[in-house]
Amino acid sequence: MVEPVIAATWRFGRLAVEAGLPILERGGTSLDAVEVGANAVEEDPSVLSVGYGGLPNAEGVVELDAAIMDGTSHGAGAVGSMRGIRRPISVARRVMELLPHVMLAGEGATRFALANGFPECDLLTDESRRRWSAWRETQLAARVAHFDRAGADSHDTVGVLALDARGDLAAGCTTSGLAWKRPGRIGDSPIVGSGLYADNAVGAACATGNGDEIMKACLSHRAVMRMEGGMHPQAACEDAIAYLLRKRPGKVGSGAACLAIRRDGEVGSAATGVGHSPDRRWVFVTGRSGAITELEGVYVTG
Ligand code: SD4
Repeated sequence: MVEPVIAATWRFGRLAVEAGLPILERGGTSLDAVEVGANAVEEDPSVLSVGYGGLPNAEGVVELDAAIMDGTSHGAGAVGSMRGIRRPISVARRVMELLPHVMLAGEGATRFALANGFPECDLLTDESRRRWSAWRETQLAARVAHFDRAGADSHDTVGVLALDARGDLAAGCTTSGLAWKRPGRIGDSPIVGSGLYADNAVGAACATGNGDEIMKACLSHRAVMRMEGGMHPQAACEDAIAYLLRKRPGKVGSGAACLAIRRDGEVGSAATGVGHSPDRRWVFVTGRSGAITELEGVYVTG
């Protein structure tokens, strides 16, 4: 038996940890802890970058990306640019369990969700509609600026990693992506190896930040492979961020961050130094032995 651990990105990751930790402590699976933890953030309208209440695309329509990966089977499921469904990570899990495919996108994803009993819903809230109208009026954000939005608690992807008492790992990622993005744009979050990766023999990792850059470095896969090579998860995350900065010098703009758990429960994290203003720190939340802790990660500058 292993001591279960759950970790999630950003301050609002606490919602995921609070929902997922009791599942692990009751002897539940890491997959359930990741899904239920991510659902808690997806359902919270005050989180303006995930699920219901997430900020919409440039045309005012919410499009969600999500994925889940099961370390035991090395299976994965994902949805990209999906409209009208509140719990995209649960749809991703159904894709993994029911289909021979990994990812469904757009209308096909929504149709699959509806056919599997997920209710259709308007994902816009008064607040997200108001923010979109304000953005559209000014059109100041010609360049998308997810990380730069005001409000320390209201942005970014929730990545959730869990290790259960059996020693099984799972990873999940769910987001509304970049605010005011081009319709149809899919980020790193639902892409295996980029937004998330889980290998039961090694560990699991997830990423958040500028997905169009994270994807080019397969950030989560890199961190897990570094752990496979013997690195501590902290060193592995720092290595993955340094690799991205090396391959895309001057390009990460709004920044990127990586979180990892090793199969023995050790946790690590790192973020780019750029894109992080003093009120915009890279934080993540861990839960183990009944204790929930918010931590600030290490910044890598190059
Ligand atoms: C994306 N990686 O869609 C996500 C957004 C995010 O901090 O995590 N922002 O590119």
